Amino acid sequence: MPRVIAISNRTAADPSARAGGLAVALWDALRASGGLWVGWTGNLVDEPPRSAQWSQDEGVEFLLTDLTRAEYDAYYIGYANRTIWPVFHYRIDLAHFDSAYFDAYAAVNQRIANMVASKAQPDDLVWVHDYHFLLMADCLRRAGVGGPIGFFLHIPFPAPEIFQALPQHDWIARALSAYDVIGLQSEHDRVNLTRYLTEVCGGVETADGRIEVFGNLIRVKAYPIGIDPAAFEEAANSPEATEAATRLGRFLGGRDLVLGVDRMDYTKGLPERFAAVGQFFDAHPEFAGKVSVTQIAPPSRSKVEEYQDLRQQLDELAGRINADYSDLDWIPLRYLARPYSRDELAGLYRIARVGLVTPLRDGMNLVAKEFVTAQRPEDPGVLILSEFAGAAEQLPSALLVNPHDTQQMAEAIHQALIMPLDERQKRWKAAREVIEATDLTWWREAFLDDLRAVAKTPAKAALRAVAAKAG
Ligand code: GDG
Repeated sequence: MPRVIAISNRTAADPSARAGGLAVALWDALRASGGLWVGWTGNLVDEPPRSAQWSQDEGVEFLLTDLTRAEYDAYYIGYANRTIWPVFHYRIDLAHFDSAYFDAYAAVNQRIANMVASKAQPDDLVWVHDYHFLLMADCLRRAGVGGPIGFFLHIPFPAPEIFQALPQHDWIARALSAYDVIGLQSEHDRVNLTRYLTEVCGGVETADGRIEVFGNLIRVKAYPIGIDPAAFEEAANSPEATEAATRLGRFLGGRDLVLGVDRMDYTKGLPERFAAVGQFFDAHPEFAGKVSVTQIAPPSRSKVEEYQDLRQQLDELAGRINADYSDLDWIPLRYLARPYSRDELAGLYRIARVGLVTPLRDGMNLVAKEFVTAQRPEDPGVLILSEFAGAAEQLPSALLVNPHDTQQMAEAIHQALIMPLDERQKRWKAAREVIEATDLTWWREAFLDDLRAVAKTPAKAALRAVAAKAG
């Protein structure tokens, strides 16, 4: 079995990061192949680090680097989170375009590529993760890595017209073409990248479904990421989950729970969701005192100005809605800006009558899958899901809404609350089956199978040999 090298901004070098989800799925693949995981330590330093930090745990090697404060500001906060993140989520209005950010981004990609090259063997499969490392394959090739390199983008790939707003879009596209496999979350994103590579870059789709562009051959494909349903169901039945559900249950006092769980991020559609809650109570006053909405929103990236603005906006909106609708013994909207453990969250999902997952854009959205998985089959709740989340392609049995249409979301809350049991069960079962069939292991193996196939593709090897000769 070829060794897998994973590259991601944060790794699971700290055992506490192996608590669930993606980290565990990657960890298992690395452990099985005696793999190597490369990324950032999470530490900041003043001077450029002289060398990478090597360690080993359960047969998995780690090669990590500190970032300088300047790199962190320009590469991580800057290009990754103030440029790529907003543009790829269709928020050009929030993007900061600064060529110094891009220079730092390219330099960090190259620095980490050089670390990888010092350890890589010709047979290794390199699997790069997410928007921090769009240039990584090109940097690895420059550093002499010749084996198969794959990339999985966890966030959306935008429509070509939006991507072209990035001043460095052409540079990025050429660098992307150095990957052998590019994985996206949804068909929608696959079509976006394919359109860009063919319509804008002059690429051609080959008979076997790959794209030939800039002298390279790439497989561009959707691999919708999943969760581990068995582990999540277990979490939902854990003592910690039961205790959290009991505590919230005391507050609810028999009222129905409508629940949202999102990192506090402007892509998650929280202001629109809060507005929809207000409109729901306006349109359906008979539910006053009978339903409670709880939104869990742990702050994230609070160093970025746009996130501070969002926090203020949500504080004001929640305050206004509660001032307008609360009564002596009832608060319509509880908004908790703090994290809870995975088990606690699972317990809360389990007792929710309605799950509100209404991002304005989302690569996939795992909360949607977790909510469905935690439900009780005999009396399942209803998922209200944004049509602009990647998960909507897989979960058409949810109540799909346009997250900009607050009126429609308000009506969906009403529809969910009055939905008969047999319809709830039918919708839940359909969603649950998809989540089972495309779990995290399926996702990982589907991607790695395609990456393994590259090593055996003569056409690819021939193209690379030609490119190498051309220098
Ligand atoms: C990116 C893409 C894609 C939330 N609050 C707490 C907490 N969470 C957990 C949830 C869920 C995860 O965080 C969030 O995942 P999402 O998929 O919803 O969104 P992003 O963080 O934006 O993730 C996304 C994902 O990558 C995977 O490819 O689906 O589209 O944007 O698991 O449960 N976990 C804990 N405490 C909290 O308070 N422990």
